Amino acid sequence: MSTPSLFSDKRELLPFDGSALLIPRFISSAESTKYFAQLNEETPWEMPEIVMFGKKYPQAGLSTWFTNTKVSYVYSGIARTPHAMTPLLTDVMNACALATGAEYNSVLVNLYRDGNDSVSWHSDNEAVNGSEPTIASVSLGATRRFDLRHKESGETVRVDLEDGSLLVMSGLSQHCWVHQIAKTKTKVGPRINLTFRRVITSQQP
Ligand SMILES: O=C(O)CCC(=O)C(=O)O
Ligand SMILES: [Mn+2]
Repeated sequence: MSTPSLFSDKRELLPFDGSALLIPRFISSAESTKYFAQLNEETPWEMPEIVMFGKKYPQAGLSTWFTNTKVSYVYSGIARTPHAMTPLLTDVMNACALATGAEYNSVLVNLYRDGNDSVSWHSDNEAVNGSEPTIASVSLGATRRFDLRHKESGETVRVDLEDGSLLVMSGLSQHCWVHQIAKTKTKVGPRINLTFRRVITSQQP
């Protein structure tokens, strides 16, 4: 994996109120193909149910939570089963830590099987991640469009997250912006997304 100084074409996506830095080709396409195949194979994919208005609905996509902490995690109102970090996830996490200067101890692995799998508008603002979390989001496989929308002004930023890219959201981004991966009618192949986060463990042994 390359070193951060080589990422000359990185680009800030947010005009104000936080940062979302896009680093294309963070992972080479050869590595990405290998990681995709291995993650697809070895991840115990889960489809947690979301409760809305007292009814249970399956989430529109598959995802699994890995952590090397003992903190229990509720994401978008869903309690996640913690799985131990794997060697592959640890390698990618360490590369993200080096490139971003932040620390991570957990990752949510998302699988979008086709254009029908999506994640609706939300912020990654769980208290357990602290007040201004840095989130490192790695994309593998098919390109999907990622949208950010400012909570007050409604200003929208759209970007294609390509294979091997790294998106680093930090500062006020989770306070002031929501984000989504919308469904698409365009025929798209599968995509795996890794969002590395740091769960604060100071209250835990
Ligand atoms: O798939 C993505 O790029 C975004 C996933 C996401 O927002 C999340 O896991 O919180
Ligand atoms: Mn998110």
